[in-house]
Amino acid sequence: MATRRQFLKTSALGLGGISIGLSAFKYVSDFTGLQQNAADLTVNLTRTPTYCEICFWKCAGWVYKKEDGSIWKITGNEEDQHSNGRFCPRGTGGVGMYTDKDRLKTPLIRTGERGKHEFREASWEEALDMVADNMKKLSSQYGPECVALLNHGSGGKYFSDLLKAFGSTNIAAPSYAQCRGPREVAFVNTFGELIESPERTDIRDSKCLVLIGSHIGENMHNGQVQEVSDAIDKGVSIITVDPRFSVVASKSKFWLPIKPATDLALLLSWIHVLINEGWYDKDYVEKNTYGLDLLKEHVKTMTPEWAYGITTIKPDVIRETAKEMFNASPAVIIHPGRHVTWYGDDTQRLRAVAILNALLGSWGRRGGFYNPAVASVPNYPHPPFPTPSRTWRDAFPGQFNLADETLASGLCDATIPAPTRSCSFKAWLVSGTNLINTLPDQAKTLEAIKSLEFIAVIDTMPMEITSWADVILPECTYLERYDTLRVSPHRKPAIALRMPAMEPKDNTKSAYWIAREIASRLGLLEYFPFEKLEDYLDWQLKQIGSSLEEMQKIGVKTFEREQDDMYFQPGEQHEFFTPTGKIELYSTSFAEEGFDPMPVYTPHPEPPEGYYRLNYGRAPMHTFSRTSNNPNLNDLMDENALWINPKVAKDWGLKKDQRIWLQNQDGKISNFSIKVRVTERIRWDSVYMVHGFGHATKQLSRTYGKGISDTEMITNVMTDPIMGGTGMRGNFVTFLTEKPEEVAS
Ligand SMILES: Nc1nc2c(c(=O)[nH]1)N[C@H]1C(S)=C(S)[C@@H](COP(=O)(O)OP(=O)(O)OC[C@H]3O[C@@H](n4cnc5c(=O)[nH]c(N)nc54)[C@H](O)[C@@H]3O)O[C@H]1N2
Ligand SMILES: Nc1nc2c(c(=O)[nH]1)N[C@H]1C(S)=C(S)[C@@H](COP(=O)(O)OP(=O)(O)OC[C@H]3O[C@@H](n4cnc5c(=O)[nH]c(N)nc54)[C@H](O)[C@@H]3O)O[C@H]1N2
Ligand code: SF4
Ligand SMILES: [Mo]
Repeated sequence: MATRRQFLKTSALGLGGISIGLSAFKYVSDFTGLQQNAADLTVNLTRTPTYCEICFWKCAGWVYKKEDGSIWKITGNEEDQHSNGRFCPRGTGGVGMYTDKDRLKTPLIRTGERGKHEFREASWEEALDMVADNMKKLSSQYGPECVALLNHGSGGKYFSDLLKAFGSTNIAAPSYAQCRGPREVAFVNTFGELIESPERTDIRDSKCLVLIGSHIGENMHNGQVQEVSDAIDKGVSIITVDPRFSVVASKSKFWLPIKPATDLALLLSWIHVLINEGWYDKDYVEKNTYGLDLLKEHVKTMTPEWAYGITTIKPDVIRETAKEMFNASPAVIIHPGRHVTWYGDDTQRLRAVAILNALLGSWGRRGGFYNPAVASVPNYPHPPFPTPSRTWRDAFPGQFNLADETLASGLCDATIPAPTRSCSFKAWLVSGTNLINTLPDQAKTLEAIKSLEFIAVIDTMPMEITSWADVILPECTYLERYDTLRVSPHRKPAIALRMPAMEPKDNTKSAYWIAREIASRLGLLEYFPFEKLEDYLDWQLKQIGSSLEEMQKIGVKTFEREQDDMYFQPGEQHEFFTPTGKIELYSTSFAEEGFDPMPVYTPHPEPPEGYYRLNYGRAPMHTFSRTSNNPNLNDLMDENALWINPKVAKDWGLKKDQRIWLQNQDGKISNFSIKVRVTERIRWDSVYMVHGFGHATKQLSRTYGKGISDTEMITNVMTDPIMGGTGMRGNFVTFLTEKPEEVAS
């Protein structure tokens, strides 16, 4: 098939960049090779705008089709600030989501036991009736609040509206308590504002970039990788703190191979050095911050010598890197990271990151953190949503008050019946999240699912989560549907359109259609006044002086900022949205809630003898568990490997490519085996694997049984007391060289 051949040609270019390992940053220029191919084609191409759903950077681009109606390629929209006209390897391979033969094709109703993936085909009519009937029945018994929605991705908006109209606000995405929640709480309680997505980091103009385990390059958020690449060309000095020699560590002036779980000690000693050496922005700190004296006293004893004993980073390196940051200030970024739920004290670690940025004056400054702008697009008025009488918070009295979003793991916990609760959740709608591989502690996720009276899953693929559904509603892919306008913050306000490039395959439907059909059965159509999403989009666009017709032609529309406020004015004394109106070095809200108002380092458990800390992360050509079966991306990487230090491999007699099984500290044995990769790039006390493999769903023909799922091994969860984030890095594994007895599937 031409599309696939073309893809392989281009992906080979991309793979060239990746396989020489440390040049993932080159991928952007490698992929521009695509442009020349266009001239070679003698056919007429048509193009439709989209924004990518392969990850949540949401790059806007074009889907090019040939005369025969097949997709030729997907590439970036030049006008788009997220992609700058280029897609990453995953986005380019996104067409595999459309072509994948394993896709869900029609609604399915469970016939066997939950978890066994035994279903019969059903009509939409029957499947939707089943969802609505169950919602009505359970609501009359327990109240509408007993229904929860777990979602990730574009469809979430419609199902959220449906649930709110129904009377429940129990709606959560794993991108909070399993991902960026701690950093948002830390930054809100320091600067009064969120980091947001895309991050407001002004990397392109930065002179010093400090990455604390944020492995940009493997973490392939397109525009961010491009900015790092540009900054490298302009001579940015990068300080990477990572127990693993990541791709970006290879581009760094300093690589600090820190002992895992000790970052907070390093951060506190940096704060100590900056304050005691006077290496901070005195004018900015004096005008804008609250609590410098308290902080100075707090870190008095946290010297580099103190941190050395904890982190294994030498005192002179700590001082030298602190000086490096100060020399670049305010054009310096101590990057907040994104997947930051590591050790349960993550909000405090991120508070230390925020404090360092405050001392260096980088918030609101060029090359530090800019002030993002968002396009204002009105929503069509609908009747107010009813006020629920209960929310998920009732299950956690007095806990997690500083969490500003719902916890997906909290909804899961509160589904398991407990004598202390009058009602646990009885029904879940799950859309676009493979919870079994996403939430840590699989046994608990399964216990929750088993105690549900009803679970409906909206997905595009047969996945671990769909195996547990009572009814599966197959959504068409992002290439086959309209979705809400992308209105993400960036340097300039902008909107982007997604429209169908192809007709929905088989008997699949868009999430908007599905949500509206359920709403119709529940008598809630007044919340979905537009039969077709495109009519709603046209209405919205006309309110802001555009139209669907215009957006179909241009895909992305960028507006000018209303004010010159991307950075603070020189010498500005800024008003911050915090209780003191200042940047809070000392957090008054934390103090009020009974938490340490300034971060305190406490040691974490270490691996027992013969065990190694399980470390995990991203590969440039995959997104979580959603792409491992994608035919194009599976071609680039079809399983994960276990990185093991040569010293450890020698001790265990392990050889390159040997297959081993893992057992964790709680006796959990991996379902499948994994290939050994012997490499100096990982410390001797840890092992590393890419997240998203080890699928246990047989219907995923390419990826079933390939590699190990890190989630399976994460049975110890270290919950952040401040906001409920699920720390996942406190798990230790040992090696089994023989195939263990058959383990549960
Ligand atoms: N062990 C472990 N757990 C983690 C992480 C980790 O690194 N390790 N990372 C954490 C982080 S940072 C995050 S953000 C979360 C991500 O968590 P998830 O978003 O749950 O990640 P995926 O595994 O990609 O699951 C996505 C699901 O959505 C489906 N899907 C894809 N496109 C569509 C669509 O258009 N419509 C619908 N309806 N479904 C679609 C896929 O088939 C898949 O079942 O995971 C968190 N959990
Ligand atoms: N290709 C690709 N890119 C993605 C995604 C994807 O699925 N695929 N997902 C996106 C999403 S939603 C997210 S949240 C981000 C996540 O990406 P990031 O926030 O950048 O990464 P993390 O997963 O938090 O961190 C992984 C790194 O932390 C290091 N690490 C482990 N333990 C420690 C420690 O104790 N201290 C320190 N200093 N470092 C440690 C690991 O060695 C690894 O290099 O990636 C985004 N980008
Ligand atoms: S970074 Fe890549 S996968 Fe993510 S939205 Fe952009 S092109 Fe798609
Ligand atoms: Mo994430």
